[in-house]
Amino acid sequence: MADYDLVVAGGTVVTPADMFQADVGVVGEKIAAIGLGLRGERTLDAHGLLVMPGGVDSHCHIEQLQAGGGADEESFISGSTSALAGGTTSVITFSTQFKGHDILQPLAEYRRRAAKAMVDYSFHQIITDPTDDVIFNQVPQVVASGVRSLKVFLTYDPLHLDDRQFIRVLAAARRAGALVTVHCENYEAIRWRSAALLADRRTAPKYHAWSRPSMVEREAAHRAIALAEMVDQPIQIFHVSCPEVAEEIARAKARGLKVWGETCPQYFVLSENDMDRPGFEGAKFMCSPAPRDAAAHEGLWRMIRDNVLDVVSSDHSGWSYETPVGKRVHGTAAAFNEIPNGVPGLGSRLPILFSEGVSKARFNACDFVRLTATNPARLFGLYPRKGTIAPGSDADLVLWNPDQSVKITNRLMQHVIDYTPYEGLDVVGWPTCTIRRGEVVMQDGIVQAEAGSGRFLPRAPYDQIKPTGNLPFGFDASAFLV
Ligand code: DUC
Ligand code: ZN
Ligand code: ZN
Repeated sequence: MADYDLVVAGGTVVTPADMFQADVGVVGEKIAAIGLGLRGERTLDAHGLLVMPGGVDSHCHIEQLQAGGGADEESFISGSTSALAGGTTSVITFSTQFKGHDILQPLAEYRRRAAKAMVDYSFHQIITDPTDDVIFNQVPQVVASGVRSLKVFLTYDPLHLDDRQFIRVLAAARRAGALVTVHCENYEAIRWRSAALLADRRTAPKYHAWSRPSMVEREAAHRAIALAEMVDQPIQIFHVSCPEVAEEIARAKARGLKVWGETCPQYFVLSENDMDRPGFEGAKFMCSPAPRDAAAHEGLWRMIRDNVLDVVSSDHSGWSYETPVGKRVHGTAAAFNEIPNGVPGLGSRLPILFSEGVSKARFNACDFVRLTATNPARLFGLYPRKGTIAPGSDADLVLWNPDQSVKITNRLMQHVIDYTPYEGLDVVGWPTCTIRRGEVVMQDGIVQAEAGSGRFLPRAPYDQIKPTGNLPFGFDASAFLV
């Protein structure tokens, strides 16, 4: 008689703390046991493979609605396919507010669209227009519905918030018990530099990097941290591109603040030189903040090793290269500030980080799990349901061949976007099987999952994001609805 529905047998189980030989027994959708000699109705042979928690990608843009109508090319079905092919089983994507609109109706629309997903999912609610009604009435409702993180932009027309608006969002999050995630770049500095570049007819994609050098990001991160400290509200700084920004986070952590840092594979393997490729090709590598240089890559690895950066997400934001709706929506002669920002990365996040991190001995497989699954789950209130291998956790697993050499191609990514910025990159280590809540949903690159089999993940209050209680003069200004 079998004790388990499924046993993953003979692999090396990797948790954020340990690596050991064991079988994993699954009953229904949950991990039921970790041990030796487990017997299942079905057995998957994992000898020679790592058995890791399914990836949690806490920052990706899927089917995001556009201000002018329509949505991102990457749908919840194609995005799920790419995620599962790459070993990711849960995502946190975005619900956008457009200025002049509320946040309840768009969230309902995203919930409707995401019902087709094959990965489990949650949302960050973007706030672009913090009116009294949004701040005092709607944010509490959104958070109570389980969407326990807000995202703000300190740059980008028409998304950016000024300091007063940002402070109001921080205070609303403190009252409601939500985390605030922040896109840190200085709006006016970028506008000023962009105007000068355009006046000098420097319009090619490479000038995207020139328009937003690292101090533009560092200044905004410093300001975001100071304002979050004033409100006593935990924040996560998204897509840290360089060590100068991570240093701001290190100083905040050293002062005991709840400030966390996220980075993405593009900031380790792409550089400003990629945006200088011939013709319009550089557009493929444009994202914000901009990829930097080799010294920044090395600095970021150091910040990962020193636990200053906590999360590696994809910031998947796909714009096809050849189609008229993607990167060339304004033509191939468009100036850098008219080209949509973002690079696809849902399917490549784990293979690139494993290869560059574990295979190149920058850190070990436990660190890899911590950065790509455990920390995102912990910091966004999904742990221990997601992000680890333990009895009672969801049976989200990825079986990983640490020795398999693969050359990345767009076909392998299985997303709808017609290119990957990592075309031709050699990686060592590749996912061979993905299991989502006990169901094998990818085997040897073939994704088989029913549309709509992903689940919404409501996020209850959790300890990590409780304020510290340290307030300037002991005065809690956020208690007042101003
Ligand atoms: N930057 C973002 O902030 N979001 C999506 C794409 C990008 O490059
Ligand atoms: Zn951003
Ligand atoms: Zn983003």
